[in-house]
Amino acid sequence: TTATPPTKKPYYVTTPIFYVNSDPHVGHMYSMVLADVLKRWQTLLGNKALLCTGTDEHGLKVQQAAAHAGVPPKQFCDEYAATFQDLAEKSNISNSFFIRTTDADHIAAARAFWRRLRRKGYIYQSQHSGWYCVSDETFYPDNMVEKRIAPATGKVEMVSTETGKTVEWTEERNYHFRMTAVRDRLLQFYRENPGFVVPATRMSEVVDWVTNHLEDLSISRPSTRLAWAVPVPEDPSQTVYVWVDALVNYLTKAGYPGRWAPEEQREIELAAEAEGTESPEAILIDADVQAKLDEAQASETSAPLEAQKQAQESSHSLSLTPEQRERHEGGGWPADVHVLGKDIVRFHAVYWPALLLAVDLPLPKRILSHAHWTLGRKKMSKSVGNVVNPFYAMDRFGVDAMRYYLVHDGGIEDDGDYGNEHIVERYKKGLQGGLGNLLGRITRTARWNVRESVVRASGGLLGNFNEDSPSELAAQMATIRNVGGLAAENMERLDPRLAVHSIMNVVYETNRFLQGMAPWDLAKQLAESPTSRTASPTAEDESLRTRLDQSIYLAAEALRVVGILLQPVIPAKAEQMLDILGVGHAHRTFAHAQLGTDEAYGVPIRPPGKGKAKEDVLFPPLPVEN
Ligand code: ME8
Repeated sequence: TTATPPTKKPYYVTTPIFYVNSDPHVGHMYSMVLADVLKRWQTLLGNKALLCTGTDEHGLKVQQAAAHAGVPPKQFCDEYAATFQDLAEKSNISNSFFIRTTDADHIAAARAFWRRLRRKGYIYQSQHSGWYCVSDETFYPDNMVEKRIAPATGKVEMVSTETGKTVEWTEERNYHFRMTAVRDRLLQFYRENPGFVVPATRMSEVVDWVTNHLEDLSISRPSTRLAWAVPVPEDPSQTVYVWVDALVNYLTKAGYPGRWAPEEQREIELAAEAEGTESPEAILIDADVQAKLDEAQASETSAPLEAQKQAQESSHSLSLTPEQRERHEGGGWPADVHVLGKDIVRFHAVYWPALLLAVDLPLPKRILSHAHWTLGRKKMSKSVGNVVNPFYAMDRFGVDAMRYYLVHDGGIEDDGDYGNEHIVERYKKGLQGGLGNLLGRITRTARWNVRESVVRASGGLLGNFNEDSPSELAAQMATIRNVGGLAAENMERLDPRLAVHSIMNVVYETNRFLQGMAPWDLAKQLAESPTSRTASPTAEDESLRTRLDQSIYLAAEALRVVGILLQPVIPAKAEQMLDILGVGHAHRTFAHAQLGTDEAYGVPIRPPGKGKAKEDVLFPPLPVEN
């Protein structure tokens, strides 16, 4: 079996899975779009890439929201999950999976993970007392809560110093994860991977927190308090802490436990047998939980077959190196990048690697922590109510205009303040006035022909460029030559915002270049020259012709390269643009985003559109609104 090719793991990007306690807002769309841009960028590079997004449906917060709405939890979740799914679709997110933590495969994965953690000796039971915050779904240590007078009621209450959300004193017996036992390994991991969290400021907060605040983590709740959750394996009196359940989602869609964790599969099998007849978990009162359990049980009991298959497979694949085997069997894991908001960095940069270290699974490679969208300088959040509905925004401005705005103006390190006036400005300056205008200028005219200039350029026009070339030509060529590398560098540093800025810079430079070259004047002079279209044009005709071709060609090249590079950011508009330029579909890869790499384009695949208000114009004027 030496013929088995070493399989390269697909690039794996994730978004947070969102709570289903209310409708999505622009902040959620931002995470989805950033992750999508990173994933599509990999596809552009020619790599196989996976993107997972979804919904986080268990926990006290959702349980309470459902109760408040007077709807059974599952039904409540179904409605909101559908809305988030709709958001992914409308935002043109190319997600490979949409995970719901109420899915049977995920519940099986969460329980398998728990068993693995227990088997490795990291779980113990003890009495727990502390301040629990339902809104943040977390316990806060004493030094992270404070007294406050509630503005609405005037009552004294305890709140988190970090988020300002109310906390309540909780005493109960539950399971704990011995997180302190991995402190040193965690710190060592951070030392060896200083770029683990992007941006660096967030990384140092994480190191500081682990050094000074790390405690063991309560990872279950009594099922009498928290019924809407994954039952703890072999102890139905407890349910799994929602954050443990949620973090495991990243493994579920990478195929865990399945083919790459046969031990867990075997445990599932044994547990299913042991629990089968007695079904101790049936004592849970909530009918929805019971239904979910049945589902999980059904999927767990199908495990033996899978485990047998696995045993057979592994005896056949001995020629693979362990690394190859892991990649082969592990789907996308380890994730290449988890994209998330800075509000949940600790869960991803501390708890998650700690859990994975404890169970000997590979750690995610990087975490992109982005800043928040604010509205009126306050974090956009459903609990404050200052949220922008992304569906309305996309209706008004278009999906790509919104994607462009979010990536171009969204904060990675510092918060960005959302405003319709900013979107309009970006649209007018970048998309309509920059990109659309440039494309229109060179494709919507009878004074020259892009295809002819491309042909003449590939027939030697470029060869005429050298150090003696007029400086504006040399500069324009350098601009086109450099942009691919600049964009790639920024994407690699997980800074899509800077990548977009560097790409758009080419547009602005090219508009200036055209302004300087004034091809319309050259064309006019040529048209007026009686000799220019005869068999013996004068030297001056030739020189005018060359200059015109050079201008059009270098503008077209800029547009072609920019169009290719913008595909991950504004997929539909970039496609339209490349169609108008007549760039063949096989010529839209990163390798083609370089000067002089395509000689075949220039005949429009779709017309450039006429008149400003036409539907088919790349960036028509925005509808006027009061
Ligand atoms: O925390 N600006 O879910 P959640 C930018 N279920 N991004 C924002 C934002 C804002 N104003 N508000 C929210 C959870 N987000 C857990 C996650 S993951 C295993 C479990 C985005 O519904 C941002 O990505 O509260 C933030 O981290 C996430 O939504 C929080 O979503």
